[in-house]
Amino acid sequence: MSGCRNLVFILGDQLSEGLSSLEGFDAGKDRVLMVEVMEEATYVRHHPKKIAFIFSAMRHFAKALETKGFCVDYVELDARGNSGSFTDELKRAAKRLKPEAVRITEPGEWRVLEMIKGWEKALGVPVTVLPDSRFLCSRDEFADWAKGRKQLRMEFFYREMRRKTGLLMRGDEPEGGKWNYDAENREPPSGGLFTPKPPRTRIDAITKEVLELVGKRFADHFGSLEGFHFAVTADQAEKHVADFLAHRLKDFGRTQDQMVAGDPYGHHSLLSFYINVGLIDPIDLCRRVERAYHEGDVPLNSAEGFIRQIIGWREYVRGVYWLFMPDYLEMNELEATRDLPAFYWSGETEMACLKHVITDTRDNAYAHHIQRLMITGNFALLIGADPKQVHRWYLEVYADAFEWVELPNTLGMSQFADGGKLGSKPYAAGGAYIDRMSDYCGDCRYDVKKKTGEGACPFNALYWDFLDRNAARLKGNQRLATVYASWGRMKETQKAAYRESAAVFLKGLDALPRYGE
Ligand code: FAD
Ligand code: DLZ
Ligand code: SF4
Repeated sequence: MSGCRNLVFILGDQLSEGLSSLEGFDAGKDRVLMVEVMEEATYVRHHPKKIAFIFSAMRHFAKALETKGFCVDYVELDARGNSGSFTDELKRAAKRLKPEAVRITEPGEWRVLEMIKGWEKALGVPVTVLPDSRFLCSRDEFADWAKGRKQLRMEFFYREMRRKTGLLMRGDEPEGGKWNYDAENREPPSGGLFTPKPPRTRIDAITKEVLELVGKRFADHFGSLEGFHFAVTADQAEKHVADFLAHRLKDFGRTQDQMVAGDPYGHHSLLSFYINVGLIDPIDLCRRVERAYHEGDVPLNSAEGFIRQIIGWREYVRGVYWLFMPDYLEMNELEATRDLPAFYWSGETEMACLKHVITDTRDNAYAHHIQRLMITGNFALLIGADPKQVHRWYLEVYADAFEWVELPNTLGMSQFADGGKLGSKPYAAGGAYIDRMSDYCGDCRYDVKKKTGEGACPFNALYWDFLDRNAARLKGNQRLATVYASWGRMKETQKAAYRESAAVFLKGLDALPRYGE
């Protein structure tokens, strides 16, 4: 029996009908393969909501393709004979379908690209890996941009992307005369802020089945399945886009850095899940944001701030990932080795800020950027946590986490383990910053105003101790000149009190259980 012409292998974060591997698809000759496999669900212990989101979105995508006439071989996790890995499922499919060739769009993760390199030999048929055209900047283009630069900086890359797309440009000049309106985007919370609630997608029969499966098979992973509300189709994701544009974009910029207890979403878009798996086209989204600005519906600081996150940060971190992998994963500039405390997986800590962010994460598989950077990330940085452990935690717990985007954000931006390849300074802060940008300190057992000793906010002493401990590496950093100057002016007795308080706190921390203990 003769087989199919091309077998197009589509991964769980490639759910876009315009995918490069689907170009030229002939329903009479070609087939699509999609597989749910234990290897992907467990290489880190993903949050159950993340697994349910991906499986349900994959099943809906396969169905949508079939409705359009594509022939799809879909292997569910519980299907008889499911071998559990991409490579073995592809081998099984090749036996069934006898393809002349395999086509796949380049994966988001280096780990998977390494797997793919072995497929031609394992299958004995040509395997074509196509560029992922859903990104604005290809891997080669980024490498060209980076070549010869002493330092990579997002801001300069972002300006190139503005010029390339023409987004918020007036000829060669940026709209409003400035490239970046971040200075207007740091308003602290003022209390009683009204945030419109984001939409919730109703659970259909497919999602219900997936939730039962995930509840059964991944009950021991950190995170709650309760209250699942993610969109799982492109049409549903479009409703989330429309809702964001109509109700939250206007105040997105102004409120972007605020953290409010009981309000995990603020005016954030909650679109990263859908963009990252391919249900939303990021550039089309930016064009709609630009239009909302030109129509006078939203201010420039919100429109520019949002567009910068997508064509700036999102594209930039992907470029950094592919430029430096696999070495990037091993970087540990600050030689940090402490285990992450078990409360990262339970939320059981008396530090109210950490408790709020970790319980939000457990419940929603989501926390917004400042929560990730300035609470859980900042604490891990200050205690000197092993960056690989921190990376695994972020990759596990957020539904939008795929290594290409998560790793540079965690290891680079948040932990400074790359020594400044991605960003210019570590994001370290004491209690005063958290108190200014959140309402967490009000119900904390620690006193944010107290610097050292019993009852003092641990972030205060940890902050100075971090700077002191890492002075040899960080003191020469221009962006830290002011804080090191303050440290230099401080009385020795005060410095000793900070060191002592930090040492006592870290000793207590080390006595707490580690994950799995
Ligand atoms: P919004 O605040 O509404 O921002 C709009 C969009 O901009 C996001 O949907 C996202 O696509 C993009 N974006 C914003 N900031 C970044 C950024 N720094 N890098 C890349 N894209 C960005 N983002 C992920 O998509 N996946 C991750 O695994 C991830 N891990 C992170 C880990 C750490 C330690 C930190 C500090 C940040 C991480 N981010 C990650 C970036 C950012 O926190 C999330 O993109 C954002 O919180 C998603 O929520 P949102 O859709 O409501 O974003
Ligand atoms: C994250 C994830 C999970 C949990 N499960 C699957 C799966 O069963 N099948 C699949 O095709 N993709 C899954 N994914 C997404 C992949 O891990 C992702 O496509 C690769 O890491 C490349 O980015
Ligand atoms: Fe966090 Fe310190 Fe504020 Fe408590 S007092 S919430 S530990 S910053």
